[in-house]
Amino acid sequence: MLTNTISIRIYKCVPQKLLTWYFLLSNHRQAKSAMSCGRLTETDKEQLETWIGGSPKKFTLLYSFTNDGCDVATFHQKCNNQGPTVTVLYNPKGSVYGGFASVGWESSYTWSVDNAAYLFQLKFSGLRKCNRFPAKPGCNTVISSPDHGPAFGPGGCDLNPFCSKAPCLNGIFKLNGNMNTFGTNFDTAGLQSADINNGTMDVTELEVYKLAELLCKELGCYQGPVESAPGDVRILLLGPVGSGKSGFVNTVQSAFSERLRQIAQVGIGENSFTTQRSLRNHKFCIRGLTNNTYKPYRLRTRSGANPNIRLCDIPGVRRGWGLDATELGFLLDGNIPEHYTFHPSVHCSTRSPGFVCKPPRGREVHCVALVVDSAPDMDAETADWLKTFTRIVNERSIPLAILLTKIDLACPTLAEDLSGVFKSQVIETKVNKASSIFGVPRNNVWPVKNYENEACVDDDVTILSLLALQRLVHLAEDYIEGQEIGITERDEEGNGRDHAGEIVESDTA
Ligand SMILES: Nc1nc2c(ncn2[C@@H]2O[C@H](COP(=O)(O)OP(=O)(O)O)[C@@H](O)[C@H]2O)c(=O)[nH]1
Ligand SMILES: [Mg+2]
Repeated sequence: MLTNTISIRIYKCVPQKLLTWYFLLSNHRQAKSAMSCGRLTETDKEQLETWIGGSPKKFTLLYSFTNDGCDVATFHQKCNNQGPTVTVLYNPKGSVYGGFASVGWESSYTWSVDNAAYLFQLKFSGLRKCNRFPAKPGCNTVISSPDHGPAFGPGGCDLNPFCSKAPCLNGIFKLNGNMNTFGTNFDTAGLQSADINNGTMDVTELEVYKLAELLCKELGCYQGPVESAPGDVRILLLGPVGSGKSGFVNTVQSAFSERLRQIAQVGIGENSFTTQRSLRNHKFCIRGLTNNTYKPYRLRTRSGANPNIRLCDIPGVRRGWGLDATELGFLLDGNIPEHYTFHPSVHCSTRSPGFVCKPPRGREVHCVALVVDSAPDMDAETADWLKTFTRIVNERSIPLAILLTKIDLACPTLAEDLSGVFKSQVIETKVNKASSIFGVPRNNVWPVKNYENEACVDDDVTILSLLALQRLVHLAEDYIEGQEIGITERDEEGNGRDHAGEIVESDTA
């Protein structure tokens, strides 16, 4: 399993933020299995998430009175350096309230001007009452101290639950903290502490949750770039036969489904394009020969939602045979209809059945992932040949990324334990090499491991595939936004030029 003990000696191409997610997610898994879920309801979590903003969060219970007792030392042992947290108090009168800190807790004496921090109430006297009390600008809002539990606001404290042990008597913890200066560092809109805690510091429970970004949840509800034309981002998987394109589709779909999925046919190996002989009597659409087909897979989450992401799987390319440069251009521009079946020797043209002369906006490809088997060293001939394809992508300024597949074969220790991926010299060398061969920045080269002989989903495989997918989606977004700006600028200049896909001419519809 990936653990937070992964060395930070990581090659530079991995953005720190993604690593943070990587750690947070792995920590989350450990914590989740070790601890109970806490009392915070899903509705409460959604409310807190909305107040925090940004992408969906995973709540992991780090510390609670009922699990760990009311003890400052235990609080710090469990909650220090955990990043953003939310502290929730439940009192015997049926009130629920607390505070969010975006900075992590520490045992040092640290006062932080955490402008994102806020206090909140979710219930008062048993009735739902949702209020967020934001930080006042420039105020010290989050107070870390080895002598206090989670404390918000200095001095008397806006919310300072406890600074010593409190025993539990008949299910009640009599806290020695206070809310004496409630409203000093947070804007409480005139409310007094008694309007929040019924005038008592008694609680039945106090919980501290860690909040982690959830890649799966975030990507699973992806709606497309805001402010631009709604619709899918289209990511084309381009690469040699057998490099792992279809495997990647299945791996990502498995991550969303939380079980192994095989929506794309894998393992045809040698003949991603079916043999000449089997095609002899067919022209373009060969029923049943699905591996020759252009398939823009729509992903689906476990809950049945469809993120607006299309992973476009195409037949593998082979030197002198199969998809040619013109066909790739058509694919990129959106001229090739979905589920079009390619023919290895009769190439697609503007006269081909279903050819889309004027593709509607959004049908073009927004990002290309060059899928490369990382196991063998790429020979110069193959590299040159693949470069002819990447040139067509570059001519259109479509972002290009590289997925380095089969890292388990490239580096056998990774087959046992994927956690070493970001410190593997072997993988680092492969990343550097792929980056320099294809002129792709190293932070656009992603090592991945596709499901191949596994019997069930694996968190480590999931994380690598989702990190890669996220990068592809971001590149696609940037491209779409750039296009939108270009179109707007052209419109403003009165040129009114159509986008690239619409200038393809054809004499057949
Ligand atoms: N060990 C291992 N095998 C893989 C990986 N990705 C793909 N494969 C295997 O490589 C073969 C070709 O994969 P496939 O996805 O069909 O390649 P495609 O032609 O590019 O679509 C299949 O037998 C896969 O099981 C990987 O990451 N690790
Ligand atoms: Mg395939």
